[in-house]
Amino acid sequence: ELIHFQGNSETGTEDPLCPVLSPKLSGPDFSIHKWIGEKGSEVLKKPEQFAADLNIKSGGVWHPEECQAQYESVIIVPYRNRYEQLEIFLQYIHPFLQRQQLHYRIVVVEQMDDRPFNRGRLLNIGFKEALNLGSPNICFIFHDVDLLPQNDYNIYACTHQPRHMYSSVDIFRYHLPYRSLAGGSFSILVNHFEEINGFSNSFDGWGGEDDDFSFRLHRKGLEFCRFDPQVANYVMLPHKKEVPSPDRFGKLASKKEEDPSKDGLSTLEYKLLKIEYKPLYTHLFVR
Ligand code: NGS
Repeated sequence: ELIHFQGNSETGTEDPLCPVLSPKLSGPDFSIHKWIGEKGSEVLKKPEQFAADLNIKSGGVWHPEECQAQYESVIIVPYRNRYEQLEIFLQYIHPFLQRQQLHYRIVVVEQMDDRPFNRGRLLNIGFKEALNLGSPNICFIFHDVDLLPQNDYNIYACTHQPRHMYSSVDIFRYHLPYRSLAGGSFSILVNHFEEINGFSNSFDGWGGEDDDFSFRLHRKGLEFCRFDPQVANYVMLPHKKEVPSPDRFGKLASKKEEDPSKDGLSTLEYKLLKIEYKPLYTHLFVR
């Protein structure tokens, strides 16, 4: 069951609440493959033009005009060096979220140093900084830049349980590789994320931080759910296979023995170099 908010302050109290399920939703999008590969760039517009056409506010913020949104979400995207994918992701996801009549913001957290990419740490930073941007009761959605949801009924709002947003992905022949997988796209309430002390900051390089996250939820009794595979289906944008971090299994094993309070939101260190409010997203540059 999705958690509804009784409207939000920005839209005023006169407007009626939006329906629980937007009338603008449509079923699975099989034309999604037009976004993939070389062709992707042909369907892209200039960001400024795209934002103006869709009435997106600076920083990648939007809410419906015709009614008060019942859902408010922040999409946090960990990022470095994949600009082609980011452009496609943004121009795909904005209309998707708008059809769902959400109040949302898209935050891209870019790692500005040459150290191994640390997805968990970037997501922790995105969480902390987005809370400062002033929405206390929002739903958090941690989202990789290479995943496109195919079905509008996969509502980008929080359920009472944390939720792994995908049940099937094209590159896995629309199956799930393993049951405890929590990677790629995940929604969670602020209090649940704080309860598990966020992600570990220790997973430098590719792999394992999501499995550790899955275990953090499990040890607190916060089992997560998924929607039906017919609804929670995704397409993954093609890219070179990342080189997995060689010590990810060892780290995973040692983290299982450690108290999560020793590594996570509570021990997060970083430098916020700047924030830019771009037409389609809020851009955090971090080190
Ligand atoms: C596991 C990784 C996860 C990763 C998942 C799916 O093996 O971090 O594959 O990856 N765990 C470890 O390496 C310990 S995917 O096929 O989507 O690239 O999320």
